[in-house]
Amino acid sequence: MEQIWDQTYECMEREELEQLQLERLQATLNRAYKNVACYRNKFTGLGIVPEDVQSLSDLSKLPFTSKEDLRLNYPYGMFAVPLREVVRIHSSSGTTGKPTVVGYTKNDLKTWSNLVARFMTAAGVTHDDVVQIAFGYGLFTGAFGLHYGSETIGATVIPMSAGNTEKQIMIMQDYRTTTLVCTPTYAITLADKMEKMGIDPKSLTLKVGLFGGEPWSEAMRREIESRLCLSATDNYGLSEIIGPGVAGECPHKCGMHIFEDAFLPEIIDPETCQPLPPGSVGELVLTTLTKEAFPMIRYRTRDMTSLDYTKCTCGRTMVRMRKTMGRSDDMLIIKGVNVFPSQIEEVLVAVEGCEPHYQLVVDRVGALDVLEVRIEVTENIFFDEMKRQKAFLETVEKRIESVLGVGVTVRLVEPNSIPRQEGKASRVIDKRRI
Ligand code: DLL
Repeated sequence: MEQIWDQTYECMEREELEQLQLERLQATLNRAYKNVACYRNKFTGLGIVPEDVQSLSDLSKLPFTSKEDLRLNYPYGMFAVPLREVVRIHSSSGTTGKPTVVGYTKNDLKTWSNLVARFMTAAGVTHDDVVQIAFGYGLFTGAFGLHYGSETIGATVIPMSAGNTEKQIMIMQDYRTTTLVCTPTYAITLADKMEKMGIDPKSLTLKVGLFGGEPWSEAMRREIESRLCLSATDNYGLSEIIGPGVAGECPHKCGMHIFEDAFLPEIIDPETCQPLPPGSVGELVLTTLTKEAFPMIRYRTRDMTSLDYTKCTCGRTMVRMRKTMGRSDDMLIIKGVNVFPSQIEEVLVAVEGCEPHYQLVVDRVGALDVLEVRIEVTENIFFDEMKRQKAFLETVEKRIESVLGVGVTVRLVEPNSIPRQEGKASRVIDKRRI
């Protein structure tokens, strides 16, 4: 029999689940309406009050919430409790402008730890495991989320944080780590390093990998599994909703179970914003059902996926989301950092002589993401002298780097060589095999 952390909720019959969701939704709407001006104003604008929601299908009457709303209400405007009740702050991994600030009450932390314990258990982690956390500890929700989840299970936590790859491997050997927690990209970096150090992964005690925070493919899963000799599982989440703990895979690896007693998922058409029927591919929209400090109503995740309501052999009744298939906006995740092409554009247009014709080429060299920014040569930025050209490119690189927080290479290309498009520009070429 497979381990299930919370039989009552994870295996609830749909009818009972929907009743619970409706009750929790109504409570959330009331709290948000009463305590968060942004929600109250949006509801008023549409001429609705929380009491208008009498069934789950009424959800579609409610306004959406977007990252822009969070920015406009920076830092604490979306909090539904006074700051004195908030015991933890986190923030999204975007590094520029106003980041997204999220808060947790004591109860929220308990809820979060339990949700993480659920997907860790589903992946096969037990209290006998030694969990090495190689996410960066800090404002990013990854490390703390998995840390508290592991402790809730009763596993032994090694809070390694990110980086220092050789030391990660040494600790893995000496402390007999059984469970690895990091981004899928970093798992490959670890495998590369081990190979260089001549360490046979079979000599380690790794059993399970919990990878998330960025998209990755089945091919990458196979590579990680064979190179690290563990079972590689996927888990999904986002700071605005709670962090990791929104969804995770069971041993059957046929989609990530969304914990529907805590989050209400919808799939919408990102263009028309209309809900799509079950099974369709569209943008995932999530409503939190239990959060106190930071309730989110119909939050547009921008992640494209589909939902599978058929029964899973693991016994969990919770719906499964497919691995994400890109985003409905143009956000890129480079080395774990959220990057928007518009941020680069802002830097470029501020550079004298630069025209807004640019292209971003993302690739993966070894396990590292690399970003090349191509700009067209114009009369103003054509320099006969190589030295001057080099200095110019370096200045632009530094400016972009200081805004994004990740390094880039800027390359000059022939005038008019970047395709002009009508309508939406597609400025990104993503060559990564994900
Ligand atoms: O990345 C939370 C997290 C940490 C999840 C650790 C899992 C493990 P943010 O920094 O707010 O939060 O970034 C959220 O990352 O909207 C997705 O686009 C992407 N993402 C997260 N997990 C996955 C995944 C954390 N398993 C954004 N597959 C989300 C694909 C993912 N994309």
